[in-house]
Amino acid sequence: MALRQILTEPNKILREKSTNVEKVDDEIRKLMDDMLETMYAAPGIGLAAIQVGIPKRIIVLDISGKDQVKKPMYFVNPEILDKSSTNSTYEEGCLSVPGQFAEIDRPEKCYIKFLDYYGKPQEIKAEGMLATCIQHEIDHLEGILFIDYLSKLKKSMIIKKLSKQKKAIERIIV
Ligand code: GNR
Ligand code: NI
Repeated sequence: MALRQILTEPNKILREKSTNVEKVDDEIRKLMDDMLETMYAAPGIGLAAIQVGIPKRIIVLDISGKDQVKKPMYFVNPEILDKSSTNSTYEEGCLSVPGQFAEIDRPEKCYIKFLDYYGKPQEIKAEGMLATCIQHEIDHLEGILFIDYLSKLKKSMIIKKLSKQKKAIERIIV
C-alpha cells in the first residue's frame, strides 16, 4: 500500500468529471487500498479517486468513529437510485478544501447502487452521516465541491484564502 497526494483547491483536476470503471480488477483494488490508507492518514472519513488525481468513479468511506472497529466501505460506479424529499444538515469539510467547514443541506436518505471491492453489484439504503458522505463523494465524481453550495461571496473568500496558502507554500518550497 502507498500514500497518495491529495489535491486541494484551487485545482482544475478537481473539476473533472470521472468516468466509469470497466472492470474491478487487481489494479483498481490496489488503487482502493491506497485511497483508504491515504484517507485514514489524512485523517478523513471519505475519499474520491479524483482527489488523488484519478478521474475514475471510485469512492472509499469509513464513518466509524475513532476507538471503534474500522469499517471500510468501497463504492465503484455508484449511482443514486432515489433520495428522500426531506433534508438534513451537517457541518461538512473536505480534504481538498483544507481547514474550511460549512453547514450543508442534503437529502437525509438515499438509495445507492454500486459495485463492491470484488466487482459484485450491491444496493444499500444510506441514512444520517453515511447518506451525507456518499452524496459529498458522488459530487466529487461530477467535479462538484461542497463550497459550490455556498453563496458566491463565501465561496470566493474560501478560494482566495486557499490560493494564498498555496502560493505561500510554493514560496517555501522554491
Ligand atoms: O473527512 C471528511 N469529512 C466529512 C465531514 C462531513 C461531510 C463530508 C465529509 S467527507 C470528508 C473527506 C472528503 O473530503 N471526502 O471527499
Ligand atoms: Ni471531499
